[in-house]
Amino acid sequence: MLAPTRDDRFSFGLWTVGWQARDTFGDATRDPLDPVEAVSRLAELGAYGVTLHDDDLIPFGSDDAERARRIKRFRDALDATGLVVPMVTTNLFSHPIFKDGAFTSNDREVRRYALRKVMRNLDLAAELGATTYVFWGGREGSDTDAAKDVRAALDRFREALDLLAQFVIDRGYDIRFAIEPKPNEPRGDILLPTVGSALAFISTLEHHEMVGLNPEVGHEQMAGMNFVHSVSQALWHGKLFHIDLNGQRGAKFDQDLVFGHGDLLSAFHLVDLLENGGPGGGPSYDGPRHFDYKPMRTEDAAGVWTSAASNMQTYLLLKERAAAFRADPAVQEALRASQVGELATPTLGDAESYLDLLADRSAFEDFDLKTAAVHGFGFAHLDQLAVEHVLGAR
Ligand code: GLT
Ligand code: MN
Ligand code: MN
Repeated sequence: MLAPTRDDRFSFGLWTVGWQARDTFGDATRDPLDPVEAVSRLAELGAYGVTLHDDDLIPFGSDDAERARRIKRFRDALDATGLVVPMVTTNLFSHPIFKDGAFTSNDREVRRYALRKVMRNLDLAAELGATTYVFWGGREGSDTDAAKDVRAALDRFREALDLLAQFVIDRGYDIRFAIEPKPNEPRGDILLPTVGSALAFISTLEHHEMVGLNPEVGHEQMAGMNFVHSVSQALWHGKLFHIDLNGQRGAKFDQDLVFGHGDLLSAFHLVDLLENGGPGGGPSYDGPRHFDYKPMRTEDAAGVWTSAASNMQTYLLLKERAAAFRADPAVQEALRASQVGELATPTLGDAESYLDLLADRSAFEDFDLKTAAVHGFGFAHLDQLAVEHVLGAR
């Protein structure tokens, strides 16, 4: 067993280990978990951070005294364990008022209430030392195209994020925003369904430099996307502010499995990307490795902590496998044979222009089409080497 340490920067949402396993078809199978117990158990297991929605810590509707009492207990637990709160978010989806969304509800009063709820919680996030604030728009969407003006909804979404960014700037908080895309569930269709759509939206924001992404493994995979590609593009834009790690088996309901317990090869390549920069090498991601999973409904309290530990264990095993993959001379030779590194070389030379390219007969008129057409890249061999490393066979 590999023992996780604080340096691994593993974090968990209070709502993950605290999930009581109530689903669409069945009641809770587990008792509520005291956030203070969550903090001490996560610290014991080797996590460095815990994250939360406002309502995970302070039940909706609590009065000020109750709110202060719960925050104090939580703060004391953090101080006692040394656990940090790297990220905070808002519950804008559970209460019935949010049934048609929060920032994009057709009901203007609900939108104003949602903004107040977020501003209040941003103050708490700053107090707890969080530097990332996540926006998952679970209810921002529709179940019928007849009932939502999507262009107006995007205007309202932008209005909300512009206002909240200004609030953070004016208060001098060291907080950045991270949008979490998801294609559907609980709404039939959710706004900003994928990393790509969120990236395009961010570019329209007034304070776009302080807004990035919190991509989740399962959410991209629900949309049939390649998560490694999505994260690579987020990195390429400088927008990987946070990440939700979990597992998903194909396009179905959001499973929130333990990390690696879905598409294991994709998880391997993801860890290789985060830790080693993937095939390109170089610096990649140094933020929290945040697990957003749900312990299976079949598990009792012991199963909850077993599954929490499994997330970290699987990540560390894949990190070890990815390091072995990169260090293997056979892999390095295969990478060379596959010309993987050659892609980093610009297509034109330093001082070369398109006029020079037009004048270069070897690039076109004399190009040996036949040789290039029959030449194999050897990707099958490289792929098998990756599989053998994942299986621990090399
Ligand atoms: C909710 C959702 C997650 C989000 C959380 C943040 S809440 O559990 O399924 O993917 O990350 O709001
Ligand atoms: Mn999910
Ligand atoms: Mn998530």
